[in-house]
Amino acid sequence: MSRKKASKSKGGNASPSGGTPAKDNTKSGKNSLVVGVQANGVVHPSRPVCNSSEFYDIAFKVMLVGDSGVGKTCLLVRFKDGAFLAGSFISTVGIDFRNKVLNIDGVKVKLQIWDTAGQERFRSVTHAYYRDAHALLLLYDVTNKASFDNTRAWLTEIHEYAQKDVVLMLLGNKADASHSRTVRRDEGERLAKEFGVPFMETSARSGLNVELAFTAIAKELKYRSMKETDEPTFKLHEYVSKEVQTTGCCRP
Ligand SMILES: Nc1nc2c(ncn2[C@@H]2O[C@H](COP(=O)(O)OP(=O)(O)O)[C@@H](O)[C@H]2O)c(=O)[nH]1
Ligand SMILES: [Mg+2]
Repeated sequence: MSRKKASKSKGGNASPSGGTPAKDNTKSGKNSLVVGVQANGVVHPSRPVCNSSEFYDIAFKVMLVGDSGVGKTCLLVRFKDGAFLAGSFISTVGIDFRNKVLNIDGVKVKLQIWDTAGQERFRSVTHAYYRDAHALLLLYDVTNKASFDNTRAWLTEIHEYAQKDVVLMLLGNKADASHSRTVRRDEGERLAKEFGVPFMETSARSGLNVELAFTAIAKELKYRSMKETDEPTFKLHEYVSKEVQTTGCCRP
């Protein structure tokens, strides 16, 4: 399989091809995503030129969705940079993305992770991006019951606009905030079961299950696109239940 260049941070390919190596348009030094985003009417902050030499085999587009304030941007920053940004200065304007390359069983899987603002006024922009997302992480905030209740509306949207075979996972974020929790874990589990999607609680603050959430979808996407007859079957639900950590447990 041919190897492609991936951006280490922002930038990269506008259209990961979902299983086949993505078209390499980083060599031009220009970021075609900027053009795509502007075409959809969102004013985007300027991006650095891509000059990374990191390689990848396959690339996928992942989207973070959910109400504003549930921790989408913090989850992405935790996963990408291993840090937690407290406070409100990180609020997302329109749609933004980061790339991260994961080594999954010897295959370099690039996740191009899109971070959307949950505000109603950006919904119409989000719809366009649902369509070519390979995976969606739907977040709610365990300290905000309304954000949990709204996941039903998000799921309806997803079923309407996303690809039929999109990899979907429900995440109850801010699991560290036990003192202000208003949504129990079993409530999240029940909703996820009802919709047939894998579920875990996460914390961008402590890092709980953050790596796992992204690794699990990368494994599923890689398995789907590179299925070899001699490869053991990968079952996303089973992998998540085996690997998930619960609050108060051992690993951050
Ligand atoms: N305690 C706690 N606070 C978090 C967590 N993730 C995000 N926050 C806080 O929640 C607020 C909203 O986070 P942000 O990532 O901007 O949410 P977004 O609108 O969904 O992107 C910020 O003040 C964050 O510091 C978390 O895991 N635990
Ligand atoms: Mg945000």
